[in-house]
Amino acid sequence: VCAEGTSKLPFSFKAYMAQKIDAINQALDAAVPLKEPRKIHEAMRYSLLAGGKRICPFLCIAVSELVGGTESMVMPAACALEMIHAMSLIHDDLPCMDNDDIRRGQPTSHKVFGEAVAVLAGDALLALAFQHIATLTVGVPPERIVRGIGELGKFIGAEGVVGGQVVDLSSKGQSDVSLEQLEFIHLRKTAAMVEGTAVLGAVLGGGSDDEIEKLRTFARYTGLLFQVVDDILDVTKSSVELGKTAGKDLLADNITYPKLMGIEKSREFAEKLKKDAQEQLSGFDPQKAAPLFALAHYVAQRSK
Ligand code: GRG
Repeated sequence: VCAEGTSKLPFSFKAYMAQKIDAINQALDAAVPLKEPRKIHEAMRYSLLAGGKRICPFLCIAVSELVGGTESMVMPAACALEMIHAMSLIHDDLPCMDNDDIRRGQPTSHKVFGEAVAVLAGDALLALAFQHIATLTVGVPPERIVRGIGELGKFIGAEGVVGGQVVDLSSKGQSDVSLEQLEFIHLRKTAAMVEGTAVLGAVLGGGSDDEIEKLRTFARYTGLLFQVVDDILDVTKSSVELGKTAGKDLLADNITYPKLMGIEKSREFAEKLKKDAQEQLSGFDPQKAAPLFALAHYVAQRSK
C-alpha cells in the first residue's frame, strides 16, 4: 500500500509494518522467559506469542515516530499493549464471558491450561504490562512515563475497555439494542484500547498536547473502524476463515452494525470513519504521517 498524499518517496507500508512486527515479536519473546512457576509462564507465552496482527504495538511505535520519538523509546510500552490485548482475549474467551473454544485457530487458554490458570495468566500479563513500561522504558523523562502509565490505566479500566465489556455482556440476548448503545460499547471495548495506545505512544514520544489530541482522535476513529469491519467480516466470512469457534453461531446474541444498519450502510460508515481518521493527520508532515495514513486504510481493507 502506498499512502495517498505522499508525493516524493514511495512508501511501502508492507515493508515498514513487517519490519516493526518482526521487532515486536522478538521483544515479546524476550519479555516473558520460561521460568518457575513454569505453568503460569507457559500460559502467558501461549497467548502472547500465538500470532495476532500486533496492531496496537505497531500503532504505538508509528505514533511515537511521528511525534519525534524512536522505536526503542516505546518498545517496552508496545510489548505492554500486546500483553494487555492478550489478557483481554484470554478473559474474553472464558466460560463466564464469551465461552469460546478457539482463538486464532488454536484452542483457547482455558481449554489448554484450565480456567484457573487462564484467569491467572491474564492477571499476570496485566501486572507485567505496567511493570514492563515502568522498569524498562529508557530515554524518556520519568514524568512522561508516569503520565503514559496513568493514561493507559484510564483507557483500559472501568471507564474504558472493562466498562465496554460489562455493558456488552449485559446487552447480550437483548433484541432492542440501539445504534447509540452499540457505539457506546465499541468506543469503550475496542476503540479505547486503540486510543490508549496512541496516547501512550504520543506521550512517551514527546508529542505536544495538540499532537496527542489529534492522534487520540485518529485512534478513536480507527478503533471504531476496526470494530465495524469486524462486524462486517463476521457476516461475510466463515468462522473457520476467521479462526473462531467452528459451528458457533457468531451472531446469535451479538448485536452488530450490519444487523442494525445493513451491510451496505455499514460499509459506507466504515469508509467515513477511515476518512475521518485520516483527516486528523492533515496537520502533520505527510511523509511522516504515511504509516498512520496507510494503517487506517489497512484496517478498513483487512479480511481477517
Ligand atoms: C483490559 C483490564 C482489562 C480487562 C479485560 C475481557 C475484557 C476485560 C475485555 C474484552 C475486550 C475485548 C476482547 C475486545 C475485543 C477487541 C478485539 C476487536 C479483538 C480482536 O483483535 P484482533 O483482531 O486480534 O487484533 P489478533 O488475533 O489479531 O491479535
